[in-house]
Amino acid sequence: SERYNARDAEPRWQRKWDEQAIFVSKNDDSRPKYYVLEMFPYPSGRIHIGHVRNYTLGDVLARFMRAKGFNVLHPMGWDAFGLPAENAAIERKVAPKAWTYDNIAAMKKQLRSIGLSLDWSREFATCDPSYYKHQQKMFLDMLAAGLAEREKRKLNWDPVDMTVLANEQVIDGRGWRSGAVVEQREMSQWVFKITKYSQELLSALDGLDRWPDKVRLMQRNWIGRSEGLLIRFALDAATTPAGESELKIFTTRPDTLFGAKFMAISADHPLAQAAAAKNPALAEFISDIKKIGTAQSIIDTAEKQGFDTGIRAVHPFDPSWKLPVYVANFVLMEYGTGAIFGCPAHDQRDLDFVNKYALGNTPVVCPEGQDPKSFVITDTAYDGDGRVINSRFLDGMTIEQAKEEVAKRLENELRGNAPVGERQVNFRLRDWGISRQRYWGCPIPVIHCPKCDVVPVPDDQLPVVLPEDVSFDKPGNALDHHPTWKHVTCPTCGGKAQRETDTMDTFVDSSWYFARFTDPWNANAPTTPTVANRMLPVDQYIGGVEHAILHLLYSRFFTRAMKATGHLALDEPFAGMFTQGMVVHETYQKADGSWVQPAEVKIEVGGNGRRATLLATGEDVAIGPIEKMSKSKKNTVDPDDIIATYGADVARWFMLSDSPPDRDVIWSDERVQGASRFVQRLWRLVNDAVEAGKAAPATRPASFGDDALLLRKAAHGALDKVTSGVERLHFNVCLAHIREFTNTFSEVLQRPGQPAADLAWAIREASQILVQLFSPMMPHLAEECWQVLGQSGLVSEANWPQIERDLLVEDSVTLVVQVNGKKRGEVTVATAAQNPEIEAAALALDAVKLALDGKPVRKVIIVPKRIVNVVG
Ligand code: ANZ
Ligand code: ZN
Repeated sequence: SERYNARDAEPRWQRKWDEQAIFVSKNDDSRPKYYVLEMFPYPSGRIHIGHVRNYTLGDVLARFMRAKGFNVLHPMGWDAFGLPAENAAIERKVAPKAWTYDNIAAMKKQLRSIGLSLDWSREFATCDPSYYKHQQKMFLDMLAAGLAEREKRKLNWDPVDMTVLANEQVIDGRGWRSGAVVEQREMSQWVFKITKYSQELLSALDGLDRWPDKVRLMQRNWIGRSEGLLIRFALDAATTPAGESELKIFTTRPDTLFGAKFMAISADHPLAQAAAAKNPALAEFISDIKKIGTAQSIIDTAEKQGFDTGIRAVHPFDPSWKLPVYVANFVLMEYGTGAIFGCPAHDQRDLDFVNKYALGNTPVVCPEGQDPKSFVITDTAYDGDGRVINSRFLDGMTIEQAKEEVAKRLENELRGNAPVGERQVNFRLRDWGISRQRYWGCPIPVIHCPKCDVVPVPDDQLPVVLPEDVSFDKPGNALDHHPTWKHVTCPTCGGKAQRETDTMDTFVDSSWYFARFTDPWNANAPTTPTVANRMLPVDQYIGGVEHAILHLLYSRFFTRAMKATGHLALDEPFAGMFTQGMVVHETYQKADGSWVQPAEVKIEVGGNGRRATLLATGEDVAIGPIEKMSKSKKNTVDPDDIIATYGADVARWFMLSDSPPDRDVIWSDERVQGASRFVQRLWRLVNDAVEAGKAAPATRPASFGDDALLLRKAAHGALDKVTSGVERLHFNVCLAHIREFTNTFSEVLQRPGQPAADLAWAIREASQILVQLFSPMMPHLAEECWQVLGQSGLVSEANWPQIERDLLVEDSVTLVVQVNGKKRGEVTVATAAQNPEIEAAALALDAVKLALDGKPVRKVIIVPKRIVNVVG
C-alpha cells in the first residue's frame, strides 16, 4: 500500500466532520452530558505549541466520551479583550476591533487544522457586544445585590502622561512610554465583593476532589484565612498626639505577647498621619517608603525600614511596660488593622527589624528538649512548636494553651466599655478591583450624574457599546478622550451626565464564558438557567497552572454571584480541573550571544554527543538549557510548520506520548520523526490486516486457536488499559499500551501462510479495536483506516468497543513462598494450577531448600493466589 498522506487526508476529514456537523451538541439531547473545556485562547494572532497541547488533551477526552455515549459539550471561543489590541493600535495604527477579529480568523483556521472535535456553532468572542451585553447586565444585577461597589483604591499614576497605568505598563517603577517615576494615586474604583465569599470559597475547596492538590493549596493560600486576636493597646498619653488614645493590632500569635519589643504601623495608618503632622522628618520618611508601592512582592523583598514616632504603647498585661511605636515599611494598611506588635524572636521580619534598630529580642517559645537558659535567637527567628518561657503566667504552656489563655484574659478585660481583646478571623483575600482605565474592555454600564450620583444604565439601553471612532494619539484611556461618547443625559433626571469610562478587568470576561457556552443563542439573558444547570458544571477543565489562582477563583466567585442573582443554580463551575505542563525546548545560541530558532539548526549525534550547527552557514551554535518556549529565546516551534511537515496527527501523538500531561514535554524533532514513522507503521499494519482478515467468516468462530487467542487478549487488554487510562487522563500510558498492542499485532501478522478462519476473524476484530483505540489521539489517520477496514460511517461517531472481560483474566498468578512464616521467595504458576503442582514448584526453589536445611517438610499450607507456607 501507499504511504499515508496526511496533507491530503487531514483537510478532507476535517471537511467531512464539518459537513456532517458531528461535533455540534444539542441542548435537548437525552444522553448523559459531559462538558469538556480547555481554557479559551487570547487572540494574539497565532496559536502556539502550548495551545496545541492544551486542546489536544481536551480533544482526546471529548472524542473518547462521545464514543462512550455521552452528549459531549466541547466548545471554543475567544478571550478577546485586553491591552495587546490597544498596543497594536498604537504601534501599527490598526483598530483594536479589526486587529482582534483578524487574529481570531487566523487562529480559528489554525485550530481547525489540528482536527479538534469542537462545537463551533457556539463560538463567541468576549468582545462581541452580544456577549458583553449580558456581562453588563450581570454587573448591574450585582450592583443591586450589593456584590459590586465603589471603593477608593491606589492606582499607578504616570505624572507625565497623566494617565493610570496597568501593572504591566510599569517597568522598574517607571511608566512604559514616558519613563516617568510612577506614583500611587487614590481613586474611586469598582470592586466585586468577593470577600463576602471568603470562607465559602475556602471551605468548598475540600469538595473539589478532582482538582490537583497543588491548585487547591494555591487557592487556600491566596484566600489566606488566619485566626487571631484583635488587641487594643492603650497609648501613653504624654507621648501621643491629641485625639489618639489607643492602637488596635491584629495578631495570630498572642502567645508571644511577652516577647514584644516594639509596635509598628503602616505609613497609611491614621496614627502615622497624626504623628507626621508635627514631625517633618517622619513625614519625609513616610513619603519615601510610599514610593515603593504596595505590591506584596516588593514589600517582601525590600529592606525593613522604620521610623520611631516617639509614641509609646502600653503592654496589655503590664501598665509599666512601654513599647515604642514605629512607622514601618513592611506593615500593610490593607491587612488586619494596619498595625502590629513585633515579637522578633519568633518572626523573621520583626527580627530583621530589631537587629537593624538594636531593640533586642526575648525568646518566649522554647523548642521541646532545649534548655530555655541556653536558647538564644540571633539571626533566625524560631517559628516552630514548643513550650512558653519568659512569659509570667503563660510559662510552661503549649502555644495553643497560651493563645487561649491570652485571648480569654483580654476578652474579659474591659477598657471603656469594650473588651481589650477580641477573637477575629482574617482573610488575605481582597475585594476584586475590576476597573481598568482602558479602551478595549467591557464598558462598565453606569452614568455619573452630578445630581443623582451613580445611575445604572437602564436595561433597554444595554449594551453600552464601545465606540469605534477612537484615537490612540494621546496616552491613556481612549474612551475618556473620545469627543462625544461619554457625554449623555442622566436617565433619572435628564440633566447632563457622564458615562463611566472605566472598562472591566478582562478576568471578568473569562469568569462566566463557560456558562455562556451552554446557551450562547439566548439574546435576552446571560444564561438559560434550565440549560445551564443541566450542562454545568464543566466536567473536565484543562489549562495552564498560571491560571490556577486568579482565573479559577474569580470564576468560582462569579458562579456564586450568578447564583445569587438568579442566572444559575450551582456553586462550583469546574468539577474536574487539570493543569497541563508546558512545552519546552532546547535553546541555541550563536557565538555572539544571539538566539537561533530550532528550525535554523542542524543537530548531529556523534561520538562526542550532540552537536549543533547553523543550517545556512555551518557555523557552530551552542546548545543551551531546555526552557519554556519563548519568543525572546527563539526556542519556539510553529504549529503551522509542524502540521505542514508531519500532519496534525503526528503533532498530537507526539504531545501525548512523551510525558504525562501534567509534566513538561520536551519538544524534540527526533521524537517527532519517531511519531511520524509510527503513523506510517499503523497505516501499513491496518492495510496488512485488511489483507489477512479477508478470509474471516462472517460469524464469530466457536473457538480460537493459540495465535487468535494471543491477539484477542492483546486487543482487549489494550482496550481495557486505554479505557481506564483515558478516563484518568493518563494519556502517555495509553499510548504505551497501544504501541505494545501494535507490536503483538505485527508479530501475529508476520506468521507465514494464510491465517486460518479463527485467526482471520481475530485479525479483523483487532484491527477495528486498534483503529478505535488511537482514534481520539489521531482522528484523521483513524478515519482513513476505518474506511480501509470497510466500515460505513465515521470512526468519530462509532461507539467505543465492548471489552470482553474473559479475555482479561490473567494466565498466571504469583504466590509468595514462606518457610515457617518467613518470606523466602515467589513462584509463578498457571492460574489453573492445582495444589500439588504449586507445592512442587515452591519446594523446588533453592531458597526454600536452603531454609529447610535438610529438615523434612511437615506440612504445606496454600492460601489460594497469595501464599505458600512451608512448615519444616
Ligand atoms: C505578633 C506576632 C508574633 C506575629 C510572632 C507573628 C509572629 P497571617 O498569618 O498572614 O494572618 N501582621 C498583622 N497585620 C499585618 C499587616 N497589616 N502588615 C504586616 N504584617 C501584619 O499573619 C498575621 C501576622 O502578621 C500577625 O501576627 C502580625 O504579626 C502580622 F511571633 O503578631 B503577628
Ligand atoms: Zn441625574
